[in-house]
Amino acid sequence: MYALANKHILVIGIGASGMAAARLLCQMEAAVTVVDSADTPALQREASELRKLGIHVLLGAVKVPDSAFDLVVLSPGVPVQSPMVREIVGRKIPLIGELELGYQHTRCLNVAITGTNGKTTTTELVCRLLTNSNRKTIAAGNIGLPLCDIVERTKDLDMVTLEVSSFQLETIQYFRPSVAVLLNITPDHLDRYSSMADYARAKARIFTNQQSFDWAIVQSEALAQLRSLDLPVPAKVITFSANNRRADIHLDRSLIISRLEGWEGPLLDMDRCKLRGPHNAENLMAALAVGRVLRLPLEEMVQGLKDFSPAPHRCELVVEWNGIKFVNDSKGTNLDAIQKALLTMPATQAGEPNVLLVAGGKDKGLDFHDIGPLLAQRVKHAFLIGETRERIRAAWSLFTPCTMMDSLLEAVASAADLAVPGDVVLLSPGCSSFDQFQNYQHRGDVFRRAVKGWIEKQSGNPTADGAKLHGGRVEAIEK
Ligand code: UMA
Repeated sequence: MYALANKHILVIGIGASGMAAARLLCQMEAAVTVVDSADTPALQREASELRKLGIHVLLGAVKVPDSAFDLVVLSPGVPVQSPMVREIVGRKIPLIGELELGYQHTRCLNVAITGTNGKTTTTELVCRLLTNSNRKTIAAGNIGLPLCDIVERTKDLDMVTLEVSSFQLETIQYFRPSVAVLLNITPDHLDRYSSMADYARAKARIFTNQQSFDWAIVQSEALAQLRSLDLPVPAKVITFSANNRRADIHLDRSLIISRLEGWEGPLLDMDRCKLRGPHNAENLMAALAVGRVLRLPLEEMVQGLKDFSPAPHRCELVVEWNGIKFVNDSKGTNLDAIQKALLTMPATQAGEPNVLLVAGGKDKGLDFHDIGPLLAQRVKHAFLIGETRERIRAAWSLFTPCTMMDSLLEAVASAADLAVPGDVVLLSPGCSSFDQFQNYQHRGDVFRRAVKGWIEKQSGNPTADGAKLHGGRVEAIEK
């Protein structure tokens, strides 16, 4: 743990994490400098907030300032291979990430959840279980609230529930979750990692500092991936899987079943839950396992999990209009997420492709070929947007007709024009949003507006946000 008072500390990046780290360091009486490689009006506003706290800020920085620093705190979005970080390593200045800084000053235990997909949902599920059983917790980390922002409040908590990304795990030092969850490892962020093995190594760091009395809750398939790379898991392990019946917690038709000693039998019936699909079954399994090791009563857990609805932008039914469903899965930013979304969409009775898929966005170095057979089965037409549209067309056009579009607005209109009752217009981009949008929420909001605009044009009737038109009548729709 680093003593911070009067130390010279450099923070890199003025996003949510950098701002939170700088504020915390300031409270701890460190002398703080913050740099960012960009220089935009939004950053200038953030910079003036920091300057009011006596923090030195440099925007448009291309190299490390010359001063002697005792410590560097990195934002997760800054790659450790960047020239600035290389220079810091070359100058032998200790370097940690914002998560590690927050962790070192946290005053309660933590549950940490990582994985390519399902992190946010599972973090929310665990939070709900703890809260329902009168345990005080806050969901923080990659979910959007940096850990450094809640350090002060952790003294009043039983546990902090952390969503952690591979980026954050790259720069931990002592970070040790009492309960660590690894949901899955599928291709993502291959613009940052040179191989899947490197990506898996970053994810496996969640277990690095765990002790034999801690808990690791791991999807069986992900555990096999770690074992094949000789990556150790020192804590007590509970496995779960929707596809492997030998897992400690597994799926048998709609039932989530445990074979854990002293907790054998059915735990939860998926048919009684609002969350759908095998991927959500795994999110529920992981949350149940966390509850088990924290000794939460099963009846209380079941009650909390049954009526949990997915958050916005995750296979969210925006509207159903004349038998056409419009679904916003803007949070789906990799191929595995598209696959899961397609498997969750309602099929027609005849089983012909009925999904008009809108996909594409910022390039993360993913290989788009893998889902070809599923596309042929489920996708009637793909409308491709953003930086990746040409690469996706090259990979998909054998399996489904593809049209390249200039904007999300045009893609939604073209998809909707082609849709007939029973079809689904699905935004599941399989890419991050930063080429055309501020973030995935912004992209999802633009999708909703595009849908609303298209419906208004068709019917000549203004519809409220999230409205459902049944036989010409507008009703509210459950989100
Ligand atoms: N920057 C530099 N130099 C660089 C790269 C970036 O100075 O080489 C600057 C940028 O100009 C920008 C700032 O760094 O001003 C952005 O920092 P950041 O990308 O770390 O963004 P934050 O706002 O701090 O958000 C981060 C997470 N973002 C990433 O990991 C990319 C957020 O996760 C997280 O919610 C937030 O911290 C709070 O913990 C988002 C995300 O996309 C949702 N995560 C990825 C994912 O889920 O797949 C990992």
